[in-house]
Amino acid sequence: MRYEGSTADTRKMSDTEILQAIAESLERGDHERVRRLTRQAIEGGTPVGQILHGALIAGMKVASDRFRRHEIFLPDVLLAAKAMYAGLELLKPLLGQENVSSLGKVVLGTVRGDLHDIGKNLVGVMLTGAGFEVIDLGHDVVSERFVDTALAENASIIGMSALLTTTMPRMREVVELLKQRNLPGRIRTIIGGAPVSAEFAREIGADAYGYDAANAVVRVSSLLGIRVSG
Ligand code: B1M
Repeated sequence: MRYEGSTADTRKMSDTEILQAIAESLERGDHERVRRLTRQAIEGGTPVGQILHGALIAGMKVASDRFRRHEIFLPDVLLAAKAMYAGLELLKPLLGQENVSSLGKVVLGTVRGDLHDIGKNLVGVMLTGAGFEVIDLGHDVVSERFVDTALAENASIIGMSALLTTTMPRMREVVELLKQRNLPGRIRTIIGGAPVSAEFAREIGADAYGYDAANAVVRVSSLLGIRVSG
């Protein structure tokens, strides 16, 4: 069942219908409807995790997959991202509330020279939602800053994202910096992003590779010896 217009919003929708309507609006880049429906879902008591996974991440994944298949174009992806942020803004404070104590500190960022931050932001949101404290350095992060911040904040994990093959080498740079400062073991690394692979992680000596945001949570948890399902 598809929801094409706002008239559908005025009647009572089930949890499943509202999640589907958010995902479809996100795919279309309708940020206002995503914001409105996300608010409606929160007020209706739909669990925040379900809205995040079942609507926002699901919708963004469809948009990314369609872009990969050349069915939509870059402006469409950017509109979808804008719509995702409209929903995320409403969820972020609630995700923080659900987990009071931190499971561990993660310094997160997109590596130097790389401005892609949609996936990195999703990773940050999901780690926060899972109970980790995330220090988000943003994008275009100089390698030394990852290490200096992790030391200053006493973080146990550095998470790096790269979307360009030309910026992947910056990840190796950070791993090497940790080695030079005798920090492997004390500060662990996880890497991810579309061109990155488990093989590349092994090659550069990173401790983990996350293939998506949910997997990043599983991998970070396992690096810290925390049991999670998924
Ligand atoms: Co750019 N771009 N882009 N772009 N862009 C790609 C990556 C590209 C594949 C498009 C293409 O040509 N088909 C291509 C890279 C080619 C390559 O290197 N082989 C590319 C290019 C070339 C460029 C420019 C050079 C274009 C130009 O100017 N000529 C330029 C570079 C700018 C720069 O960074 N210096 C550029 C610019 C941009 C925009 C600014 C316009 C915009 C970014 C906006 C933003 O992020 N704020 C943009 C976008 C949107 C894309 C595409 C279309 C979408 C990326 C995205 O957000 N996907 C992308 C094509 C594509 O991937 N299909 C493309 C959705 C996101 C949810 O997925 O980021 O993969 P992703 O994250 C996933 C997983 O990878 C994983 O979890 C996430 C959620 O599941 N993950 C991690 C990510 N980080 C992780 C970290 C972890 C664990 C998991 O642990 C820490």
